Amino acid sequence: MSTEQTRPGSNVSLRDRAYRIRRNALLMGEVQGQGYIAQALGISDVLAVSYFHALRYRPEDPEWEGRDRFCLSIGHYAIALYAALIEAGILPEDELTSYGGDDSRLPMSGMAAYTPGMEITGGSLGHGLGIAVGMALGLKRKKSDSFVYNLFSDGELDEGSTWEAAMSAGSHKLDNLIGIVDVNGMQADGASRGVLDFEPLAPKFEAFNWFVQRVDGNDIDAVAAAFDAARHHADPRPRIVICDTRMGKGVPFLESRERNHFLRVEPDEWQQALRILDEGRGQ
Ligand SMILES: Cc1ncc(C[n+]2csc(CCOP(=O)(O)OP(=O)(O)O)c2C)c(N)n1
Ligand SMILES: [Mg+2]
Repeated sequence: MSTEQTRPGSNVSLRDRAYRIRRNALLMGEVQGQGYIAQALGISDVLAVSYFHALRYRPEDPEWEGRDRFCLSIGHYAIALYAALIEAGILPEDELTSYGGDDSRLPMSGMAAYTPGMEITGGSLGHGLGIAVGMALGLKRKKSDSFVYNLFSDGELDEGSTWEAAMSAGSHKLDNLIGIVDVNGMQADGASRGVLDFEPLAPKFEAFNWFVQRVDGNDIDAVAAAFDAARHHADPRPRIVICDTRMGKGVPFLESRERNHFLRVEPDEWQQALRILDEGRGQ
C-alpha cells in the first residue's frame, strides 16, 4: 500500500496541515488556560511533515502491524501530538475539549495506554530513544520494513541515557530508526545551552555513526526534504534530523514571551492568538 492511500484528504497542503495542527493545539490549550503551547506551535511543521508526508499508518486502525512507529519521548509535548492525531483522523475532533480533564483519553502528559496512536509513555526524559532502539531492533528481527521515529528535545540531550541509546543505534546500524530532535533552545530551567552546552551537535551524532541532517524546523519544505533523504539514504546507519524550531511559531506575541516552557495565557488572549493564526494561515 502506498503512503498516500493511508491518509485522508491528501490534496490539503502541508502548510495547511501545520496551520490546522496549531489551531487544534490552541483550542486544547484554551480548555486548560495554560500548558506547553509554545512547544506545540514550534513543532507543528515537523508534525505535519511526519503525519502527512512521511509516516505510513491507517487512521482507522492505529495498531496496524505495517505502520511506522512514532514515539513521543517528550510526554509534555502530548498536546502537540494530539493536535496532529486529530488532524490525521486517528482521534476524533470532538475529543479536543476533554483535554487534560478527568477520565479524558488526552492527559496532559502522553500515556500509551490512554490514547490511540500514542506509541509510548514518555515524560520521564531521556527514555524515548532507548525505547525506539528496542522497537527498531525488534522490527528488523521480524523482517518488517517499518520505520521507527523518535521525537525528543534539546533538554533530553542532558540525559546520559540518550547518548547510550545513540551509541547503541549506531553500533547496531539501525537504518530503520529516524531520530528527530527539537532544538527550540529552551528547557524548564531556561536556555538549553546555559544548562549544558550540547553544540556542536551534528558531529556528536556523526561520531556515533548516524546519518545527520540539520534543518530549520519551521521550513516545511526543508523538513520534508530531510525526511525523504532520511528514509531513502543508502548507508546502514540510523538517521537523525536536527530541527531548529521557534517556540510559539505563528503567534508572534507568544513567540516573544519569556520563560515559555509552560505558558499561562490570559482568557482574552486565546481568541486573539487564534485570530492571528488564522490571518497568517499557511505561511
Ligand atoms: C528525568 C526527568 N527529569 C526532569 C523532568 C522535569 N522536566 C519536565 S520538562 C523538562 C524540560 C526538558 O527540556 P525540553 O524538553 O527541551 O523543554 P522545552 O523545550 O519543552 O521547554 C524537565 C526538566 C522530567 N520530566 N524527567
Ligand atoms: Mg527544549
